[in-house]
Amino acid sequence: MAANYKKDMVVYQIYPRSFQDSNGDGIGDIPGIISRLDYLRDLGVNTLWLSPVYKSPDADNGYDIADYKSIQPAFGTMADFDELVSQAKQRGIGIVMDLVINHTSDEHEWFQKAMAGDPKYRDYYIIRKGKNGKLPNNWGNFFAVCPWTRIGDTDEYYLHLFDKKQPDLNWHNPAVLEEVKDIMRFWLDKGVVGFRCDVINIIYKDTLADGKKQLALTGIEHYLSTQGCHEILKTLRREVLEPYGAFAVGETVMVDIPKARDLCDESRGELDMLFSFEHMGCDDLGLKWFKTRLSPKRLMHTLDKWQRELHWNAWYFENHDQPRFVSRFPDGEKHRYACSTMMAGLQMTLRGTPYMHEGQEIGMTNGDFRNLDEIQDVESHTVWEMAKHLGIPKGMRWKMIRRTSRDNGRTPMQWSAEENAGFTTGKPWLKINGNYREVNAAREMADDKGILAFWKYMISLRKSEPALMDGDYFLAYMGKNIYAFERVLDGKRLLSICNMSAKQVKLPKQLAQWKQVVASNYEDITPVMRPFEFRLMQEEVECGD
Ligand code: TEU
Ligand code: CA
Repeated sequence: MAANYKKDMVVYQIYPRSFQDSNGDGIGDIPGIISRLDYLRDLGVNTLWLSPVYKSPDADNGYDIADYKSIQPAFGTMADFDELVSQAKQRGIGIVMDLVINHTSDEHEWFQKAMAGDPKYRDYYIIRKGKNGKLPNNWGNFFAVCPWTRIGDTDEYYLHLFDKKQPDLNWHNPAVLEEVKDIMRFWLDKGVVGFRCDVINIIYKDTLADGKKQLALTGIEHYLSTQGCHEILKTLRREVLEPYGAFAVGETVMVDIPKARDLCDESRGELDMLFSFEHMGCDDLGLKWFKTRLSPKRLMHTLDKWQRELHWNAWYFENHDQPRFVSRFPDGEKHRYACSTMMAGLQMTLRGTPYMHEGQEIGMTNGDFRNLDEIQDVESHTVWEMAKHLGIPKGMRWKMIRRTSRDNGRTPMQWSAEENAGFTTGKPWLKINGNYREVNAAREMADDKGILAFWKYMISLRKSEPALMDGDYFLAYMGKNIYAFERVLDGKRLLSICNMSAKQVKLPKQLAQWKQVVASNYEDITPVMRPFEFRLMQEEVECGD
């Protein structure tokens, strides 16, 4: 089975609530996205991944779907969606849908029927009796809450690995698979080019037996990348994706390289590529909520390992679940231009498909929230409660949430210096970062030496240079702060050098013989790599005989 993606794909993630509001209700919407398609075309991206736009009570901002075949009214209508697909297509842009099939909303008709006692739909979910007055098992939960919720005053519980409004589907039931095939075909018939598959490697639970006790996610060994999951992916690929030539990127939590290979080796016909998480943990202390200083060394080691050992990956540094990278690097915000553009350079020169998140191209930073009331993210609130329970003092709790909250990557897109950053004329659903007067797209568009201009240049290089799209990867140098690698194809050699710190570092000797500059985020080339300097070099081509 061949790959269903093109090597020149550059993906841009839209978080619809936060992208562009068109009617002043403070919530981004599909007509808003349509109005920005020219901006996206000019940026150079050719694929848009939309975070969920389906009907949802928004317990988890759309990742709790109440109807897979209709559009969230706040986002617009199905006609708006069709218009988006067609307008995007006219600009050479394909639409990717978010497929959330580990769970539905508790307000989905299936769950409602299950709760009303309909045996057919009860079997769509994972419902068990408690054990001697206790929970059915000892599992943990991704949002640090109890994964079992009791059904009324019965002795039965339903399983949810996320919020209690996100009941997990029972993938042992073939009817669930049939429903999902049908849903996927519905969207493929509308012309979408593929799916981003939410937490896809945890959908199939082997057993509901107790798990080995661990700090978080006890029980995960019973559902992480199970054989049942591989079978489902193969079926969906063969029966649904393949006939449409559609592609699938998996969001796969806790994958290591062997697991990643099993999920996306071309010969196996499952996923085309996946989002791994290891590189996102370069400032973690065991758990993602407990952070330490980001270590460039840890970051580059992880990148290098994945570049060498996996043939193709989905490369991202930000998304709607992650803080902004400029805010993660020590002193990154202080060097916002250099840091954002270095990340553009890095992302567009790594081997694999780049996925950028809205706002990255203008160097947006973490939200400037002042207290928990300004945070909407369900996970931030549950983790706050968990931390309180552990006796962590309030000040520390707030520091922790401020740094890790998923809302950091969800603040409304900063379009201009006008009121509400040009995002809305109403009251924004989430606090707009106060730095919008300096950090905004209008300002960037007027600056041919700005962050946006650099992203555009790197994206265009990425799409036109075969060595960047298809070349082999070789590590050239790894220091404390400098990461350099080559991309090589048919004798063409490119060298990407990143200073991943705010420090001045002497250019290592072995990199000094590369003289020809293809891209750089500083005006000149010196023997010193300045804070967050990025250089893309080309080997001097010998001319003549
Ligand atoms: O995220 C899954 C996931 O494991 C994490 O990245 C998640 O953000 C959480 O922090 C775990 O602690 C996906 C979606 O991207 C996320 O927005 C959803 O909330 C989640 O699945 C449930 O659908
Ligand atoms: Ca709106």
